Amino acid sequence: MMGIFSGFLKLMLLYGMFLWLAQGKVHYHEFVLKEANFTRLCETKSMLVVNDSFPGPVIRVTKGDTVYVNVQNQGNNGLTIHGSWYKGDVNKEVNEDLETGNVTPQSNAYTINGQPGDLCPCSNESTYRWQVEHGKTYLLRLVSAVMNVEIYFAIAQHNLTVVGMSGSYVKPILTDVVMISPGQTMDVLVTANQPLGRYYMAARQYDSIRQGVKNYDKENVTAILEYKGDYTPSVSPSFPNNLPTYADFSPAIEFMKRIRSLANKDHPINVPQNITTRMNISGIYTADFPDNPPSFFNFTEDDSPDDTTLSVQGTKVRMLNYNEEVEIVFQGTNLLDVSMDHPMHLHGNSFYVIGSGYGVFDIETDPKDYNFDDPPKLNTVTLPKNGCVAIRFKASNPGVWLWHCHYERHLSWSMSSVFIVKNGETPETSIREPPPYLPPCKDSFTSRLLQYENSDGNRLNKID
Ligand SMILES: [Cu+2]
Repeated sequence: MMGIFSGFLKLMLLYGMFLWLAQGKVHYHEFVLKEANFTRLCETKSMLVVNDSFPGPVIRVTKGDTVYVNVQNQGNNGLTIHGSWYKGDVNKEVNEDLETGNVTPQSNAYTINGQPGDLCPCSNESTYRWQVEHGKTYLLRLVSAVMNVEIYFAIAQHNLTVVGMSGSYVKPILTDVVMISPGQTMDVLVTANQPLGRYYMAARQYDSIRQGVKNYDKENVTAILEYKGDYTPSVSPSFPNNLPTYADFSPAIEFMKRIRSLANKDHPINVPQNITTRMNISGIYTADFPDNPPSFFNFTEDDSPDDTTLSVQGTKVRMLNYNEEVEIVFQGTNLLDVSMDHPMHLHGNSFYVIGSGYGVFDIETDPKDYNFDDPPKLNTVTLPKNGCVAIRFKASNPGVWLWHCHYERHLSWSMSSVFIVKNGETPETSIREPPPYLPPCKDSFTSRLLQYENSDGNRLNKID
Protein backbone atom coordinates (compact mmCIF):
# COMPACT_ATOMS: atom_id res chain seq x y z
CA MET A 1 0.00 0.00 0.00
CA MET A 2 1.24 3.43 -0.79
CA GLY A 3 -0.23 6.86 -0.26
CA ILE A 4 0.29 9.34 -3.01
CA PHE A 5 -0.59 13.04 -2.67
CA SER A 6 -0.83 11.68 0.85
CA GLY A 7 -1.33 13.07 4.30
CA PHE A 8 -4.94 14.13 4.11
CA LEU A 9 -5.55 14.12 7.83
CA LYS A 10 -9.25 14.90 7.80
CA LEU A 11 -10.02 11.93 5.61
CA MET A 12 -8.07 9.44 7.64
CA LEU A 13 -9.77 10.44 10.87
CA LEU A 14 -13.14 10.14 9.23
CA TYR A 15 -12.48 6.58 8.19
CA GLY A 16 -11.63 5.84 11.79
CA MET A 17 -15.03 7.05 12.86
CA PHE A 18 -16.93 4.94 10.34
CA LEU A 19 -15.29 1.87 11.75
CA TRP A 20 -15.95 2.75 15.36
CA LEU A 21 -18.61 0.21 16.14
CA ALA A 22 -17.15 -2.76 14.35
CA GLN A 23 -14.98 -5.54 15.78
CA GLY A 24 -11.29 -5.84 15.04
CA LYS A 25 -7.88 -4.62 16.14
CA VAL A 26 -7.48 -1.46 18.17
CA HIS A 27 -4.87 1.09 17.07
CA TYR A 28 -3.56 4.01 19.11
CA HIS A 29 -1.76 6.93 17.49
CA GLU A 30 -0.18 9.97 19.04
CA PHE A 31 -0.02 13.00 16.71
CA VAL A 32 2.02 15.98 17.83
CA LEU A 33 1.66 19.03 15.63
CA LYS A 34 4.47 21.56 15.69
CA GLU A 35 6.50 23.79 13.43
CA ALA A 36 9.43 22.23 11.54
CA ASN A 37 11.71 23.38 8.70
CA PHE A 38 11.41 21.92 5.20
CA THR A 39 13.29 22.74 2.02
CA ARG A 40 11.61 22.54 -1.37
CA LEU A 41 12.14 24.42 -4.65
CA CYS A 42 15.47 25.83 -3.36
CA GLU A 43 13.94 27.56 -0.31
CA THR A 44 13.49 26.64 3.34
CA LYS A 45 10.38 27.45 5.30
CA SER A 46 8.82 26.51 8.59
CA MET A 47 5.50 24.66 8.54
CA LEU A 48 3.09 23.14 11.02
CA VAL A 49 3.39 19.36 10.54
CA VAL A 50 2.49 16.09 12.26
CA ASN A 51 5.26 14.17 14.09
CA ASP A 52 7.99 16.15 12.30
CA SER A 53 7.02 14.62 8.94
CA PHE A 54 5.68 15.95 5.63
CA PRO A 55 3.36 14.56 4.46
CA GLY A 56 2.11 13.21 7.79
CA PRO A 57 2.22 9.64 9.10
CA VAL A 58 0.16 6.91 7.38
CA ILE A 59 -2.49 5.11 9.43
CA ARG A 60 -2.83 1.49 8.27
CA VAL A 61 -6.08 -0.19 9.23
CA THR A 62 -8.21 -3.13 8.18
CA LYS A 63 -11.98 -2.94 7.92
CA GLY A 64 -13.43 -3.51 11.39
CA ASP A 65 -10.47 -2.06 13.31
CA THR A 66 -10.86 0.78 15.80
CA VAL A 67 -8.51 3.75 15.65
CA TYR A 68 -7.76 6.15 18.48
CA VAL A 69 -5.84 9.27 17.47
CA ASN A 70 -4.68 11.66 20.14
CA VAL A 71 -3.94 14.98 18.49
CA GLN A 72 -1.90 17.60 20.30
CA ASN A 73 -1.64 20.86 18.40
CA GLN A 74 1.36 22.78 19.71
CA GLY A 75 1.22 25.28 16.84
CA ASN A 76 -0.69 28.52 16.48
CA ASN A 77 -2.97 27.46 13.64
CA GLY A 78 -5.65 24.90 12.89
CA LEU A 79 -4.51 22.40 10.30
CA THR A 80 -5.24 20.26 7.31
CA ILE A 81 -2.34 18.94 5.26
CA HIS A 82 -2.30 19.49 1.51
CA GLY A 83 -0.26 18.40 -1.48
CA SER A 84 0.26 21.79 -3.06
CA TRP A 85 3.53 23.56 -2.31
CA TYR A 86 3.66 27.29 -1.72
CA LYS A 87 7.01 29.02 -1.34
CA GLY A 88 5.55 31.79 0.78
CA ASP A 89 3.46 31.78 3.95
CA VAL A 90 0.23 30.36 2.53
CA ASN A 91 -1.89 31.28 5.56
CA LYS A 92 -0.82 34.90 5.29
CA GLU A 93 -1.30 35.04 1.51
CA VAL A 94 -4.76 33.46 1.64
CA ASN A 95 -5.90 35.77 4.44
CA GLU A 96 -4.68 38.82 2.53
CA ASP A 97 -6.46 37.69 -0.62
CA LEU A 98 -9.68 37.06 1.27
CA GLU A 99 -9.50 40.56 2.75
CA THR A 100 -8.91 42.22 -0.61
CA GLY A 101 -11.22 39.95 -2.60
CA ASN A 102 -8.39 38.70 -4.81
CA VAL A 103 -8.21 35.20 -6.25
CA THR A 104 -6.27 33.06 -3.77
CA PRO A 105 -2.59 32.39 -4.60
CA GLN A 106 -1.45 29.74 -7.07
CA SER A 107 0.79 27.02 -5.71
CA ASN A 108 4.41 26.88 -6.90
CA ALA A 109 4.34 23.10 -7.35
CA TYR A 110 2.38 19.97 -6.58
CA THR A 111 3.95 17.11 -4.67
CA ILE A 112 3.79 13.31 -4.69
CA ASN A 113 4.39 12.00 -1.19
CA GLY A 114 5.71 15.42 -0.30
CA GLN A 115 8.14 15.78 -3.22
CA PRO A 116 7.79 17.93 -6.36
CA GLY A 117 10.10 15.66 -8.38
CA ASP A 118 12.85 15.91 -11.01
CA LEU A 119 11.28 18.54 -13.22
CA CYS A 120 11.11 21.19 -10.48
CA PRO A 121 14.09 23.28 -9.32
CA CYS A 122 16.38 21.88 -6.59
CA SER A 123 14.19 18.78 -6.35
CA ASN A 124 15.82 15.87 -8.18
CA GLU A 125 17.80 14.50 -5.22
CA SER A 126 14.65 13.90 -3.22
CA THR A 127 12.26 12.69 -5.94
CA TYR A 128 9.98 10.01 -4.56
CA ARG A 129 10.97 6.53 -5.83
CA TRP A 130 8.74 3.50 -5.87
CA GLN A 131 10.53 0.17 -6.37
CA VAL A 132 8.59 -2.65 -8.01
CA GLU A 133 9.30 -6.24 -8.98
CA HIS A 134 8.65 -7.30 -12.52
CA GLY A 135 5.49 -9.36 -12.89
CA LYS A 136 3.80 -8.23 -9.70
CA THR A 137 0.57 -6.26 -9.42
CA TYR A 138 0.44 -3.40 -6.93
CA LEU A 139 -2.38 -1.48 -5.28
CA LEU A 140 -1.75 2.23 -5.57
CA ARG A 141 -3.79 4.46 -3.31
CA LEU A 142 -4.29 7.90 -4.78
CA VAL A 143 -5.40 10.63 -2.39
CA SER A 144 -5.73 14.09 -3.83
CA ALA A 145 -4.82 16.55 -1.10
CA VAL A 146 -4.34 19.30 -3.67
CA MET A 147 -5.94 22.57 -2.57
CA ASN A 148 -7.57 24.20 -5.52
CA VAL A 149 -7.43 22.26 -8.75
CA GLU A 150 -8.15 18.96 -10.44
CA ILE A 151 -5.22 16.80 -11.47
CA TYR A 152 -4.41 14.40 -14.30
CA PHE A 153 -2.21 11.47 -13.30
CA ALA A 154 -0.47 8.83 -15.42
CA ILE A 155 2.48 6.43 -15.34
CA ALA A 156 4.67 6.15 -18.44
CA GLN A 157 3.89 2.98 -20.45
CA HIS A 158 1.78 1.47 -17.65
CA ASN A 159 -1.96 0.99 -17.60
CA LEU A 160 -4.02 1.85 -14.56
CA THR A 161 -7.02 -0.19 -13.41
CA VAL A 162 -9.23 1.84 -11.08
CA VAL A 163 -11.08 -0.58 -8.78
CA GLY A 164 -12.26 1.71 -5.96
CA MET A 165 -13.21 5.29 -5.20
CA SER A 166 -14.02 6.91 -1.84
CA GLY A 167 -13.51 3.49 -0.23
CA SER A 168 -16.17 1.72 -2.35
CA TYR A 169 -15.64 -0.70 -5.21
CA VAL A 170 -16.23 0.44 -8.76
CA LYS A 171 -16.44 -1.61 -11.94
CA PRO A 172 -12.79 -1.85 -13.01
CA ILE A 173 -11.81 1.03 -15.27
CA LEU A 174 -8.85 0.21 -17.49
CA THR A 175 -7.24 3.48 -18.52
CA ASP A 176 -3.90 5.16 -19.14
CA VAL A 177 -4.82 8.34 -17.26
CA VAL A 178 -7.07 9.35 -14.36
CA MET A 179 -8.50 12.72 -13.37
CA ILE A 180 -8.75 13.21 -9.63
CA SER A 181 -10.43 16.08 -7.76
CA PRO A 182 -9.40 17.53 -4.39
CA GLY A 183 -10.67 15.27 -1.62
CA GLN A 184 -11.10 12.24 -3.87
CA THR A 185 -9.43 8.91 -3.25
CA MET A 186 -8.86 6.09 -5.73
CA ASP A 187 -7.65 2.51 -5.50
CA VAL A 188 -5.67 1.68 -8.61
CA LEU A 189 -4.06 -1.60 -9.67
CA VAL A 190 -0.77 -1.33 -11.52
CA THR A 191 0.94 -4.37 -13.04
CA ALA A 192 4.71 -4.07 -13.42
CA ASN A 193 4.83 -5.68 -16.86
CA GLN A 194 7.13 -3.38 -18.84
CA PRO A 195 10.84 -3.77 -19.66
CA LEU A 196 13.09 -3.26 -16.62
CA GLY A 197 13.76 0.44 -16.29
CA ARG A 198 12.61 3.67 -14.72
CA TYR A 199 9.31 5.35 -15.55
CA TYR A 200 7.91 8.68 -14.49
CA MET A 201 4.63 8.81 -12.60
CA ALA A 202 3.46 12.32 -13.39
CA ALA A 203 0.60 14.66 -12.64
CA ARG A 204 -0.39 18.12 -13.77
CA GLN A 205 -3.28 20.48 -13.42
CA TYR A 206 -6.50 20.03 -15.39
CA ASP A 207 -8.10 23.41 -15.90
CA SER A 208 -11.84 23.23 -16.44
CA ILE A 209 -12.15 27.04 -16.65
CA ARG A 210 -9.72 27.35 -19.53
CA GLN A 211 -10.69 30.72 -20.99
CA GLY A 212 -9.11 33.83 -19.53
CA VAL A 213 -7.14 32.07 -16.84
CA LYS A 214 -3.40 32.64 -17.08
CA ASN A 215 -1.65 32.19 -13.78
CA TYR A 216 -2.18 28.58 -12.99
CA ASP A 217 0.44 26.23 -11.70
CA LYS A 218 1.94 24.67 -14.83
CA GLU A 219 4.52 22.53 -13.05
CA ASN A 220 4.61 18.81 -13.72
CA VAL A 221 5.01 16.86 -10.51
CA THR A 222 6.81 13.54 -10.89
CA ALA A 223 7.83 10.45 -8.95
CA ILE A 224 9.75 7.48 -10.35
CA LEU A 225 8.53 3.92 -10.74
CA GLU A 226 11.73 1.89 -10.67
CA TYR A 227 12.08 -1.82 -11.48
CA LYS A 228 14.28 -3.88 -9.17
CA GLY A 229 16.94 -6.04 -10.83
CA ASP A 230 20.19 -5.96 -12.78
CA TYR A 231 20.06 -3.50 -15.64
CA THR A 232 21.56 -0.23 -16.75
CA PRO A 233 18.87 2.41 -16.47
CA SER A 234 18.56 5.02 -19.19
CA VAL A 235 19.80 8.48 -18.30
CA SER A 236 16.32 9.83 -17.86
CA PRO A 237 13.11 7.93 -17.05
CA SER A 238 10.45 7.94 -19.73
CA PHE A 239 7.63 10.47 -19.34
CA PRO A 240 3.92 9.59 -19.83
CA ASN A 241 3.31 11.31 -23.18
CA ASN A 242 -0.39 10.53 -22.86
CA LEU A 243 -0.70 12.89 -19.87
CA PRO A 244 -3.28 15.44 -21.09
CA THR A 245 -2.51 19.15 -21.18
CA TYR A 246 -4.21 21.71 -18.93
CA ALA A 247 -7.03 22.64 -21.24
CA ASP A 248 -7.78 19.15 -22.54
CA PHE A 249 -11.38 18.50 -21.48
CA SER A 250 -12.23 15.21 -23.07
CA PRO A 251 -10.05 12.78 -21.07
CA ALA A 252 -11.59 14.15 -17.84
CA ILE A 253 -15.12 13.89 -19.19
CA GLU A 254 -14.54 10.40 -20.60
CA PHE A 255 -13.05 9.23 -17.32
CA MET A 256 -15.92 10.59 -15.19
CA LYS A 257 -18.49 8.88 -17.43
CA ARG A 258 -16.92 5.50 -16.74
CA ILE A 259 -17.29 5.54 -12.95
CA ARG A 260 -19.88 2.90 -11.96
CA SER A 261 -20.45 0.90 -8.81
CA LEU A 262 -19.27 -2.70 -8.82
CA ALA A 263 -22.85 -3.55 -7.81
CA ASN A 264 -22.57 -7.34 -7.57
CA LYS A 265 -23.86 -9.95 -5.14
CA ASP A 266 -21.06 -9.41 -2.63
CA HIS A 267 -21.13 -5.63 -2.94
CA PRO A 268 -24.75 -4.69 -3.57
CA ILE A 269 -25.98 -1.13 -3.85
CA ASN A 270 -28.83 0.26 -1.83
CA VAL A 271 -30.05 3.55 -3.28
CA PRO A 272 -32.65 5.31 -1.08
CA GLN A 273 -36.06 5.19 -2.77
CA ASN A 274 -38.31 6.98 -0.24
CA ILE A 275 -37.11 10.52 -0.70
CA THR A 276 -38.60 12.94 1.82
CA THR A 277 -36.15 15.79 1.32
CA ARG A 278 -35.39 17.15 -2.12
CA MET A 279 -32.91 19.96 -2.56
CA ASN A 280 -31.94 21.69 -5.77
CA ILE A 281 -28.83 23.68 -5.12
CA SER A 282 -27.09 26.04 -7.49
CA GLY A 283 -23.83 27.80 -6.75
CA ILE A 284 -25.59 30.58 -4.81
CA TYR A 285 -26.66 30.49 -1.20
CA THR A 286 -28.73 32.79 0.95
CA ALA A 287 -28.53 33.42 4.67
CA ASP A 288 -31.58 31.26 5.43
CA PHE A 289 -30.40 28.12 3.80
CA PRO A 290 -33.08 27.13 1.29
CA ASP A 291 -34.14 23.89 -0.37
CA ASN A 292 -34.01 25.71 -3.70
CA PRO A 293 -32.03 28.58 -5.26
CA PRO A 294 -33.52 32.05 -4.62
CA SER A 295 -34.44 32.27 -8.28
CA PHE A 296 -34.43 30.00 -11.27
CA PHE A 297 -32.91 31.23 -14.51
CA ASN A 298 -30.89 29.71 -17.28
CA PHE A 299 -27.99 28.87 -14.94
CA THR A 300 -25.54 27.97 -17.67
CA GLU A 301 -26.29 30.71 -20.24
CA ASP A 302 -23.54 33.01 -21.46
CA ASP A 303 -24.81 36.31 -20.07
CA SER A 304 -26.52 35.65 -16.79
CA PRO A 305 -28.34 38.45 -14.94
CA ASP A 306 -26.07 40.43 -12.58
CA ASP A 307 -28.45 40.52 -9.64
CA THR A 308 -28.16 36.76 -9.14
CA THR A 309 -24.42 36.78 -8.51
CA LEU A 310 -24.26 37.87 -4.88
CA SER A 311 -23.58 35.21 -2.31
CA VAL A 312 -24.22 35.92 1.34
CA GLN A 313 -22.54 34.57 4.44
CA GLY A 314 -24.96 32.99 6.87
CA THR A 315 -25.24 30.58 9.74
CA LYS A 316 -28.42 28.69 8.79
CA VAL A 317 -28.17 24.93 8.41
CA ARG A 318 -30.38 22.10 7.17
CA MET A 319 -31.79 19.70 9.81
CA LEU A 320 -32.36 16.04 8.86
CA ASN A 321 -34.10 13.34 10.82
CA TYR A 322 -32.24 10.15 11.55
CA ASN A 323 -32.46 7.82 8.53
CA GLU A 324 -34.15 10.45 6.41
CA GLU A 325 -33.63 9.79 2.69
CA VAL A 326 -32.33 12.80 0.85
CA GLU A 327 -31.89 13.73 -2.79
CA ILE A 328 -29.75 16.70 -3.78
CA VAL A 329 -29.28 18.13 -7.25
CA PHE A 330 -26.20 20.30 -7.61
CA GLN A 331 -26.42 22.77 -10.47
CA GLY A 332 -23.29 24.36 -11.92
CA THR A 333 -23.63 27.92 -13.19
CA ASN A 334 -21.94 30.24 -15.62
CA LEU A 335 -22.22 33.24 -13.30
CA LEU A 336 -19.61 35.94 -13.99
CA ASP A 337 -18.67 33.85 -17.05
CA VAL A 338 -16.42 31.56 -15.01
CA SER A 339 -18.03 28.17 -15.16
CA MET A 340 -15.84 25.31 -13.97
CA ASP A 341 -15.95 21.94 -12.27
CA HIS A 342 -16.74 21.85 -8.56
CA PRO A 343 -15.74 18.78 -6.51
CA MET A 344 -18.66 18.60 -4.07
CA HIS A 345 -17.82 16.81 -0.82
CA LEU A 346 -20.10 15.59 1.95
CA HIS A 347 -18.75 14.73 5.39
CA GLY A 348 -20.16 11.90 7.48
CA ASN A 349 -22.05 10.06 4.73
CA SER A 350 -21.28 8.54 1.38
CA PHE A 351 -23.84 9.11 -1.35
CA TYR A 352 -24.91 7.48 -4.58
CA VAL A 353 -24.38 9.51 -7.74
CA ILE A 354 -27.58 8.66 -9.59
CA GLY A 355 -27.24 11.15 -12.42
CA SER A 356 -25.01 13.76 -14.01
CA GLY A 357 -24.90 15.70 -17.22
CA TYR A 358 -24.51 19.06 -18.89
CA GLY A 359 -26.83 22.05 -18.95
CA VAL A 360 -29.67 22.92 -16.59
CA PHE A 361 -31.31 20.12 -14.62
CA ASP A 362 -34.85 19.33 -15.81
CA ILE A 363 -36.97 18.04 -12.95
CA GLU A 364 -39.50 16.50 -15.36
CA THR A 365 -37.27 14.56 -17.71
CA ASP A 366 -33.86 14.07 -16.03
CA PRO A 367 -35.05 11.80 -13.17
CA LYS A 368 -36.23 9.32 -15.81
CA ASP A 369 -32.57 8.69 -16.64
CA TYR A 370 -31.44 8.15 -13.06
CA ASN A 371 -29.08 5.22 -12.68
CA PHE A 372 -30.39 2.82 -10.04
CA ASP A 373 -28.38 -0.14 -11.38
CA ASP A 374 -24.77 0.75 -10.66
CA PRO A 375 -24.44 4.33 -9.36
CA PRO A 376 -21.01 4.96 -7.79
CA LYS A 377 -20.94 5.45 -4.02
CA LEU A 378 -18.66 8.39 -3.31
CA ASN A 379 -18.01 11.14 -0.81
CA THR A 380 -16.66 13.64 -3.35
CA VAL A 381 -18.28 14.03 -6.76
CA THR A 382 -17.15 16.25 -9.60
CA LEU A 383 -19.96 18.59 -10.59
CA PRO A 384 -19.10 19.09 -14.25
CA LYS A 385 -18.61 22.57 -15.70
CA ASN A 386 -22.01 24.01 -16.65
CA GLY A 387 -23.61 20.73 -15.64
CA CYS A 388 -25.58 19.09 -12.88
CA VAL A 389 -25.25 16.10 -10.56
CA ALA A 390 -27.98 14.26 -8.63
CA ILE A 391 -27.09 12.36 -5.47
CA ARG A 392 -29.00 10.36 -2.86
CA PHE A 393 -28.08 9.31 0.64
CA LYS A 394 -29.66 8.05 3.83
CA ALA A 395 -28.85 10.27 6.82
CA SER A 396 -27.87 7.38 9.08
CA ASN A 397 -24.92 9.06 10.80
CA PRO A 398 -26.01 11.52 13.50
CA GLY A 399 -23.82 14.58 13.77
CA VAL A 400 -22.96 17.95 12.29
CA TRP A 401 -21.73 17.49 8.74
CA LEU A 402 -20.18 20.05 6.50
CA TRP A 403 -20.75 19.73 2.78
CA HIS A 404 -18.82 21.97 0.48
CA CYS A 405 -16.92 22.46 -2.73
CA HIS A 406 -13.49 20.94 -2.17
CA TYR A 407 -11.64 23.79 -3.89
CA GLU A 408 -10.30 25.50 -0.79
CA ARG A 409 -10.80 28.91 -2.35
CA HIS A 410 -14.48 28.20 -3.07
CA LEU A 411 -14.95 26.89 0.44
CA SER A 412 -13.42 30.08 1.80
CA TRP A 413 -15.83 32.05 -0.40
CA SER A 414 -18.65 30.19 1.38
CA MET A 415 -19.58 27.52 -1.18
CA SER A 416 -20.65 25.34 1.71
CA SER A 417 -23.36 24.58 4.21
CA VAL A 418 -24.08 22.16 7.03
CA PHE A 419 -26.40 19.24 7.62
CA ILE A 420 -27.30 18.40 11.18
CA VAL A 421 -28.47 14.79 11.35
CA LYS A 422 -30.53 14.25 14.51
CA ASN A 423 -30.06 11.32 16.85
CA GLY A 424 -32.08 8.16 16.40
CA GLU A 425 -34.11 6.71 19.23
CA THR A 426 -31.52 4.37 20.72
CA PRO A 427 -28.02 4.92 22.14
CA GLU A 428 -26.61 2.97 19.17
CA THR A 429 -28.18 5.42 16.74
CA SER A 430 -27.12 8.52 18.69
CA ILE A 431 -23.95 10.55 19.02
CA ARG A 432 -21.79 9.41 21.91
CA GLU A 433 -21.37 11.72 24.87
CA PRO A 434 -17.98 13.43 24.70
CA PRO A 435 -15.45 11.76 27.01
CA PRO A 436 -15.05 13.55 30.37
CA TYR A 437 -11.42 14.36 29.60
CA LEU A 438 -12.25 16.26 26.38
CA PRO A 439 -10.85 19.74 26.90
CA PRO A 440 -13.09 22.70 26.09
CA CYS A 441 -12.26 24.64 22.89
CA LYS A 442 -9.81 27.46 23.56
CA ASP A 443 -10.82 29.60 20.62
CA SER A 444 -14.56 29.29 20.17
CA PHE A 445 -16.46 30.54 17.13
CA THR A 446 -18.02 33.30 19.24
CA SER A 447 -14.63 34.65 20.27
CA ARG A 448 -13.51 34.63 16.65
CA LEU A 449 -16.63 36.56 15.66
CA LEU A 450 -15.73 39.11 18.32
CA GLN A 451 -12.26 39.41 16.80
CA TYR A 452 -13.84 40.26 13.44
CA GLU A 453 -16.12 42.76 15.08
CA ASN A 454 -13.15 44.40 16.74
CA SER A 455 -11.12 44.55 13.53
CA ASP A 456 -13.34 46.35 11.03
CA GLY A 457 -16.76 44.76 11.34
CA ASN A 458 -17.18 44.48 7.57
CA ARG A 459 -17.47 40.77 7.58
CA LEU A 460 -19.71 40.64 10.60
CA ASN A 461 -22.31 42.77 8.89
CA LYS A 462 -22.96 39.91 6.54
CA ILE A 463 -23.52 37.37 9.29
CA ASP A 464 -27.06 37.09 10.53
CU1 LIG B 1 -16.11 25.07 -6.43
